[in-house]
Amino acid sequence: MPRILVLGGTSEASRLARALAERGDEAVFSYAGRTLSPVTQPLPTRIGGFGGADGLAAYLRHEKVTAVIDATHPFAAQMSTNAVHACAQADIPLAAFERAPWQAAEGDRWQHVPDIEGAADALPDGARRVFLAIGKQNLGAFAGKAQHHYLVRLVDPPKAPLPFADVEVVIARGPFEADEDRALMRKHRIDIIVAKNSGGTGARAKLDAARALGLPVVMIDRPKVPARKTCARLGDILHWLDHSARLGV
Ligand code: 3Y8
Ligand code: NAP
Repeated sequence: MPRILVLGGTSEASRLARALAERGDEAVFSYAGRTLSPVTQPLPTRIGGFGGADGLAAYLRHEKVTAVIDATHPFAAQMSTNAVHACAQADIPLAAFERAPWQAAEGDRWQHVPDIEGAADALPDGARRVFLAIGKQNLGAFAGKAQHHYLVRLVDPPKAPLPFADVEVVIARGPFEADEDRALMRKHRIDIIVAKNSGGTGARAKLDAARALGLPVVMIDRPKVPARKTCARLGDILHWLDHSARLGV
């Protein structure tokens, strides 16, 4: 009987958890513990780090895990890197369940930047009203650009003051809707949006709203992660699980 570890925290991970629960697979769902009350999953769930790649390898051996599915967010590069190293160490099959990056389409005004710092550098010198829809962990990169007004969207109320003099916070957990994001951006008179190229559907509402409003988007490209087997469709990841993972490939 396979014992599957799902590294979660995304819509894909939740869809996979439902599929595994319906099939009766023996699986554990894992959150980092970044949010106060994560969505409940239909699988036994653990919350918190493993203690680096070595800690994850020890967990895999101790829990007799037979396959790992990394369904974390494309920007969770440290977790994904640790998973590649830990599974190699413990000789356990690993596959990533990851959605494709967004591609700009007709009417999009995107400027691609390589990373968070590049996004801060890309903001114009003149004061703007900036929608920072990138969560909480990377806001510090924008602290030096104090001439702007920031609209920041977070999952939970910030524990400490944000590094901005002129900021407004919206507390909301996605997935978001385009018409609501359009209303939000109009209400706050947003000039420019900063987004991570997360892909998927849960975070793309702001891009559809930006296109409708003719607003520019600073699009942060994904960080690099080591090569690993990757599937973008639920059917493919289940097929991998039922065939390759069983054979240990
Ligand atoms: C803790 C679990 C599900 C998963 C839902 C998806 C969609 C809604 C959209 C915006 C962008 C952002 C952020 C976002 C979205 C989904 C998905 C997604 C973006 C939860 C969740 C956890 C997290 C962690 C959180 C980060 C933050 C990023 C907010 C749960 C709700 C900006 C990414 O406060 C913090 O420290 C938040 C940290 C990592 C990025 C950051 O750097 O701050 N996600 N998000 C997971 C864990 O502990 O392991 O609370 O239920 C999950 C979801 N967030 O099951 O339906 O699939 O992407 N999450 C981004 O894409 O830019 C919001 O505002 O427009
Ligand atoms: P990260 O920077 O890649 O990981 C930092 C550390 O957090 C990891 O080394 C690991 O700690 C722990 N960790 C991360 N994901 C974990 C998981 N699913 N289960 C157990 N431990 C985990 O990760 P992150 O960007 O902070 O993302 C954290 C979580 O939020 C992930 O589940 C991710 O899917 C979700 N998320 C992130 C984003 C984003 O924009 N980054 C967006 C949506 C959802 P140890 O080294 O101690 O093992």
